Amino acid sequence: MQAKLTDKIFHALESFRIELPSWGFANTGTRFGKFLQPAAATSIEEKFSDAAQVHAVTGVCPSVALHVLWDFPRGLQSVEEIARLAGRYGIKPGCINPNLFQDQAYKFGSFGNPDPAIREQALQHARDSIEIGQQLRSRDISFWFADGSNYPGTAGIRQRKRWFEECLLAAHSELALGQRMLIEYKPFEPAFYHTDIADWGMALLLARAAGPQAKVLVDTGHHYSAQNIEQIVAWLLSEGMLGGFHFNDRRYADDDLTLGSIDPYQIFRIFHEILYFQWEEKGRADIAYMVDQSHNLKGKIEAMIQTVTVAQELFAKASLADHKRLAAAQQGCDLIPAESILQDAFSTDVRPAIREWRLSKGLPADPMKAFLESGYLERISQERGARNMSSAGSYA
Ligand code: PSV
Ligand code: MN
Repeated sequence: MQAKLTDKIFHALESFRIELPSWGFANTGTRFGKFLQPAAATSIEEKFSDAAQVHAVTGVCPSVALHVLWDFPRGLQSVEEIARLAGRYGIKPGCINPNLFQDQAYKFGSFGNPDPAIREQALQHARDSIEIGQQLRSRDISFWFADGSNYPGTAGIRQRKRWFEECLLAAHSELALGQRMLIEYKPFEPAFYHTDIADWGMALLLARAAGPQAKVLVDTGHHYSAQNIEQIVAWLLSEGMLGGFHFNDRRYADDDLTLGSIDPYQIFRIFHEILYFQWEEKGRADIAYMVDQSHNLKGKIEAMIQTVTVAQELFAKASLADHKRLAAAQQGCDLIPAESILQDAFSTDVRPAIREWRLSKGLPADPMKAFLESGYLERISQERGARNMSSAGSYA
């Protein structure tokens, strides 16, 4: 590979960090059941320990996203314990995810619930989550709402929008300087008729209504099939409203498959839009890259390592597009040269350069191999096996 291309890849990798989800290490499943894994994390400490393994072999996952209900069983009182674990395992607490969907009170919604007492309960949880973020010095709070309805006519769609605006505005007023609120959208599931924040446009309007520290979070699995996600990304960038990503791949809906397993070109195109924007703006877009996957069949740590290395590969490939030539080709409507710039970058084998970059950082050239040879998996399977296989497993 030409030295110039290797330089580009090295430069891209320097800035690329991706956050792991604590929930991706625990036993999870589908609504039809769970297949328990002996190595799954059974406590928050084990989640930190597993995330630290992924970081040790990849060097690019210094933080872990936390879900308040699952990882802070005693709410704010759990903060000290999390801070201790973060120090012990050298992994920073990342994005804080309030849980506004599991409590029985939320059967008919949280911020969109017709009952003001339940909206207040949800808002209080949001306030507590924001305070958790402040105490842990974690910047982003990420809101995903299951709110919606299953049957036409059963929910006041406009009224619920107003309640969302009110609650998000109230939550935004609790943010400290520099803290951000990310608003995630999803077209359906668990609601099957209408979802209150169903797409990026709704999330964008609500973020604008909430205040200047609110941005949109794009979960790649939360789109209808065939939707042009990179166009959404480009629009959010141009509006200064792209806050972050939840990365996963999908074939049908929110399938939570490892990144790039189905459509790597899609993820490449997303990264391309970001890097093209940064080239034009001569600066970095402030985007939180996060994984949101929970694996039912693949080993959890291995699936995370696979996702992270594929993310690096696709980001590195995207960095190879010649932006100057692309801009000129687009301006001249030179279709085939323009398209080829993307295709050539995508088909370049960046793996040798990434291996070199890893070695230059003192990291293993092959993270998966290093992990599998470390003995960690055998050890935790033994230690946790009985605990995992005797229980029904738990999401938390
Ligand atoms: C919902 O499908 C979601 O994408 C949200 O980000 C949740 O926090 C996450 O999955 C965990 O279930
Ligand atoms: Mn998500």
